[in-house]
Amino acid sequence: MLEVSIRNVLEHLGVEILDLQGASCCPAPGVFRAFHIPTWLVIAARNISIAEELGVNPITGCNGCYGTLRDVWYELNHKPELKKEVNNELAKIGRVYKGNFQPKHILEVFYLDMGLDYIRDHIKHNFTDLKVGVHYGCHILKPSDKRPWGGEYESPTFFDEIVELTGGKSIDYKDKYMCCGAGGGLRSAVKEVAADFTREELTNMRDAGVDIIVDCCPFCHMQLDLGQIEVNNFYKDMIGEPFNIPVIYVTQLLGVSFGVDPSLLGLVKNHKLKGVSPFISIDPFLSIVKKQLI
Ligand code: 9S8
Ligand code: COM
Repeated sequence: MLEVSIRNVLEHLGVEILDLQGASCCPAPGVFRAFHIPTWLVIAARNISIAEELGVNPITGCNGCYGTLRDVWYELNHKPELKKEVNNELAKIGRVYKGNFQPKHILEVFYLDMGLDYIRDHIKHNFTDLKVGVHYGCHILKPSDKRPWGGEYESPTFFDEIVELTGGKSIDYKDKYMCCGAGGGLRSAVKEVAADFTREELTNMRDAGVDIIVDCCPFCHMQLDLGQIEVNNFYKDMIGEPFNIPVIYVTQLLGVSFGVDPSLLGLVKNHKLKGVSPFISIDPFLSIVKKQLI
């Protein structure tokens, strides 16, 4: 659902997408890096080298992939010895890592490469009344010295600015930059604790009166979407009303504002697939789109 929206929105913005044939898991920073750094470095360098071979920057729509690819790129460019060791490993499979192509998150492409004016030129329809809870997630922001955003690290606004191009209003809520709860292996290890983070964030967003949540990471997306069902279950005595806030990925929001057909953005109503997003109905969002945009 998210990938099709990324592909169609990037193409709408004039980007030619080349697939990285044979790419593997990034590998996940909160998992691989925590267990074995050399393995993490070599696998990530291999992935980046596939993009290098094509002569392009590796671009991702996932904070976790971004965290790994950018941090490894940064490490290897700052530590020539380490880069040599990694290349010794890659040589065994006939690959070489150079480090000339910086990995980027799609928000970085939007905000820093294309710029807000370029994106604004593609906006066809504006929301007139949409309150958005913007969720950044961790790896897009931290570690801040290895991120490209500059300026105010503790309360950045680049994502809010992108969201507000659509006419939606980014609503301030308590602890907006907190973890969704899923990352760092927490969701896999102790689902109840992960859901407790999510409960806190959802409560803060609901108190602030958001209509929808917008995120920029598939893992956050799953945790905030499927996680609502888990929170409604695990913490029903604490939360009052069950949560049912639609969770929308950034390119799904931009796409409808560009006038792209929702079905080309993975905004599918009532699909019959099991275990596939959206877990929380997106009908309220689709009604807003119909009422305000079309
Ligand atoms: S927050 Fe904390 S580690 Fe992360 S980026 Fe996406 S999943 Fe949610
Ligand atoms: C989160 C990735 S997007 S990880 O769980 O921290 O590795």
